[in-house]
Amino acid sequence: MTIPRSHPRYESLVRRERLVRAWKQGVVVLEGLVAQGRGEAWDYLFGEETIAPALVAERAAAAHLLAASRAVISVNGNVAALAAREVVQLARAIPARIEVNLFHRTESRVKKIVRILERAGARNVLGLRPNARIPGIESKRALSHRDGVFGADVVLVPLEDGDRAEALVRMGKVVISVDLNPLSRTSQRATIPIVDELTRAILNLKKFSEELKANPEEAVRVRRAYRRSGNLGAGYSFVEWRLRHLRRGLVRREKRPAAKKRKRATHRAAGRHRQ
Ligand code: PTJ
Repeated sequence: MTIPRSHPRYESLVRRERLVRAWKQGVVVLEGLVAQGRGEAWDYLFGEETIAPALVAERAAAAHLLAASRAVISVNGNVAALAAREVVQLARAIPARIEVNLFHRTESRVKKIVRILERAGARNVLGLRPNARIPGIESKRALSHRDGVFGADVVLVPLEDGDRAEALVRMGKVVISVDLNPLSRTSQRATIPIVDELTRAILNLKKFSEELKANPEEAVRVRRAYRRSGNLGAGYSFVEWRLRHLRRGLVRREKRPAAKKRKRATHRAAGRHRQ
């Protein structure tokens, strides 16, 4: 299906199409499509735009990635399908290593995702021969590389599950998540939760990384100024404001006929008065 560019939800529909295509190729799992649907619902609430608190978190995250000794970006099926090129560009800008790490891990999926990343320009992608386990995780997501997520001091984990985010924080790492759901366990547990759509977030991270690289003093200030709870709280306030705004719109629409009636009555009365 070709989606017309003029469609108000063009970007979102293109992302959905891309994921379905990747699912047919065995890159994305069925659960990945369900996750996308959940993400879309939140994004709809945010107006399908990056909200101000997310921009603040993205800037802080970029500053932390730049300050890392060993920055690593974790890539799963959805991330590869939606933003392979952008992830590779971000990894270059920092610089960071990339590790393919899957919740629903199979060798064939890892290979496919490594190939997608290499085609997007990545070199030395980790993931095929894990040599460490993240403590406290039962699933195959525990499998990791000493040079990758396991040994990193700062990890970017887009579309993560709560268990691993929690385990990585327990290991003392700075965990940067990207998840549109501000209530998810991942957003609750990450050191810097970014509540934004993945492709927008990765592009912003790259932009902020380049900007802060040129201004190290500002990068230090941004790292110090970031407050996790204040930032998440600002996100919740945005949701409250948006719902109130929508409700007011409804009330106004309901009131309009009554107002019209009142206007007509006034008009009639004015007419009578003139007679
Ligand atoms: O490729 P695999 O095997 O590693 O599996 C990947 C999935 C995504 C299936 C797996 O990590 C998973 O089940 O994740 P969850 O627990 O469903 O969490 C995904 C979260 O990402 C949800 O809270 C969604 O709201 C959010 N999400 C979905 N799409 C996007 C998103 N957040 C940002 N941008 C998106 N495009």
